[in-house]
Amino acid sequence: MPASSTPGAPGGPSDRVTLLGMSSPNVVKILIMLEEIGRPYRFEHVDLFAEGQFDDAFRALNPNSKVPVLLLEDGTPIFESGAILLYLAERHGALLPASGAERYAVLQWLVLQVSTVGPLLGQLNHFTTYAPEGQDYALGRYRREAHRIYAMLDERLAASPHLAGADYSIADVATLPWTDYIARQGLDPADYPAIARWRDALEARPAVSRARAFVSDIQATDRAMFKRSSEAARRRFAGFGTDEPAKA
Ligand SMILES: N[C@@H](CCC(=O)N[C@@H](CS)C(=O)NCC(=O)O)C(=O)O
Repeated sequence: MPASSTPGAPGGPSDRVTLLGMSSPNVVKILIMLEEIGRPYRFEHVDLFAEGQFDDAFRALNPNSKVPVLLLEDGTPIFESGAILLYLAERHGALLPASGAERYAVLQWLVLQVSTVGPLLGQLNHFTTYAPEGQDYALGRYRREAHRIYAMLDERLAASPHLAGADYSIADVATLPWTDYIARQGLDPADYPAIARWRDALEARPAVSRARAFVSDIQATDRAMFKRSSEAARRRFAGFGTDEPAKA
């Protein structure tokens, strides 16, 4: 279960939601959205480096053992960042057109982020950060895929101010934190100038700045949690399970 609790945006307890997470991109997108809509929230830090995502209480909220989870004011949990963004957008009538072609434009870019952009870039993060030496095949494959994805986003953003068209939407909110890694992944941000222009415009939004400032506090806690974590818990976080499937 969450290891610590930090107040997020101030607000009355009546409509206050609780976000369970850490400083990872799928959580950052929800923090940005909460700031954009001004929804009061609390933040509960899940200690992923102490296997907090695998304990029974957390798995009752999300059987997939991943953050983010949003707890509504009545205690109902919503997991999967795309579902959480849709809930908040519809509940607040924000960053998602109610109907028509514009709505499906947003949904297609949102689904592309949760189905492809995040998972593929996440695999590259795994192979650049956690995998043992000698993974040239996997590294090459995911670096090529990452470049393909960034080039596709860049092409889109060269033709359109935002991913879904003229207006800022939950598709931009979902994708922004996944473009934080370009340089760290060994790719050159200068190759994607339209992404850079779009990022600058989004980062200038007061809600995004507030979310980023809060994320740097969360990162400090993550670093402390990582420092005191066991080797076994770090390996499990990195996807090296203790319960390996039997070989055929
Ligand atoms: N599809 C999920 C992915 C969530 C996800 O991968 N969360 C990561 C942090 S960004 C996590 O909880 N990792 C812990 C683990 O895999 O044990 C979503 O979009 O919410």
